[in-house]
Amino acid sequence: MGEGTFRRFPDGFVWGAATASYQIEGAWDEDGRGPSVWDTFAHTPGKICDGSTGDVAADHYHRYHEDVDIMAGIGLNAYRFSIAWPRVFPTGTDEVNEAGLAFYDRLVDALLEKNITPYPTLFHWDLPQALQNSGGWANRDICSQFADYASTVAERLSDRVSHWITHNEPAVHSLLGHFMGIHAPGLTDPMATFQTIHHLLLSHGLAAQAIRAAAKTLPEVGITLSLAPVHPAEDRDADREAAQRFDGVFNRMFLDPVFKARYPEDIGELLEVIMPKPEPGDMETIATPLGFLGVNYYTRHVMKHDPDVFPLQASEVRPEGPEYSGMWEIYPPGMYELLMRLDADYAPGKILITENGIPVPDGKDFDGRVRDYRRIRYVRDNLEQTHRAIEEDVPVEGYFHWSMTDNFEWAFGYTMRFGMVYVDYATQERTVKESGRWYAQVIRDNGLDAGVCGPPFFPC
Ligand code: IFM
Repeated sequence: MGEGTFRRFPDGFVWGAATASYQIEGAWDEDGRGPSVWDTFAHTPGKICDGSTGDVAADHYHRYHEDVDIMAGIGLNAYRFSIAWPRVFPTGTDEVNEAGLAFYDRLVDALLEKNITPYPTLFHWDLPQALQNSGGWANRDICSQFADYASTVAERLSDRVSHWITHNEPAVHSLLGHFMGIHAPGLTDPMATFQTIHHLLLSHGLAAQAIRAAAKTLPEVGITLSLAPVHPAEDRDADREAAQRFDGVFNRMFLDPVFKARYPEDIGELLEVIMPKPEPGDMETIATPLGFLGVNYYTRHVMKHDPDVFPLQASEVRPEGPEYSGMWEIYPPGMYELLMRLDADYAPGKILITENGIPVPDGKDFDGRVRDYRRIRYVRDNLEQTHRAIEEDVPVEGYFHWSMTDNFEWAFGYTMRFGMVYVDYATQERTVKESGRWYAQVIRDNGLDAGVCGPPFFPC
């Protein structure tokens, strides 16, 4: 290890990887699972860029044992996965599907057998289609239905599970799925978008209370938000204000309610007509105390003033110069900036990085190895920035790499590979990538050498 470049993480640091049900499980119509909005969306021609679906995905439903063995081989001490609501309640409410619940029972047992702590997320976008048919997240009834589902799962698993995440990235689900129409359920309805935001947040608070009421051991409940620094394209007022507005809708619209029991005032003034109209008590429920904040960080956003874009008058630009992945600018300093800001503005007592990763067009080399050094560099740089924040007393207690295995990347289908484990979709054979081997070493050392990410000939 290079002298003076080793970054040691605090004792007990959580080293994990994350996945989501629709992206890896497959078995879309097995053992009584009901259809979800993502089944409907992906089966609609033209919605997914390679025409694929999550019908089979990484076949994790059948291969979870093998996947848990791979996790153990890497040395993960935690695994974040999501529970498919339509496996547990095929129509969203009423009858529990025992076979669906039993799958998560078996998964949790398999993880614990290998000393891997389970971190289930209750909603990672695969809403039962039957609930969408009655208005989905735009219908307030869904809040209590989600709390009932949370309670059912907690009753079943809480003797072995104590860390819970209610929602994954409500910003992405509401904005991409209900305003831009590029994710399920494919709506382009501003009113429904803001009702969805409010109901996702309210259901988070209700679910947190329901889990605490049902749990057999003291639960730690959090929410995972997709968060990012937002920068002006140029050093001028118009762009700074555009960045402020985007920050309001993407970051503060979720952080302010959860930590301050209110929606951001500037966004309230700007979007008065479509803003949520909370009922008495809603905001207090949303701000129910959290065990931790889950942070998903991938990139920053650079915004310029754009009068043609309704209603924010802001559009995203791609500055020339920085490096880009298949999807986003690679900007590790944003991790540090974001963590410092969260600590200063919201003071969450505990933060877990619940996702961070990069798509790389990986393939197997002649010797069967997958040399994804670009991923190693990305993770190394982000961990270094995380470490900087920890040194300044930001309470980051864990890191989950996105993703454990390659998987179905929503509207990009299988064209993006985020895993530390390569999946050959024709055979479902798994291969641990170089990043997985490197991460195993990071976990063993509880830290990393900031100067190293691959063999000497590889520029990193
Ligand atoms: O694959 C997604 C995940 O489902 C949510 N966070 C971002 C990832 C990469 O786009």
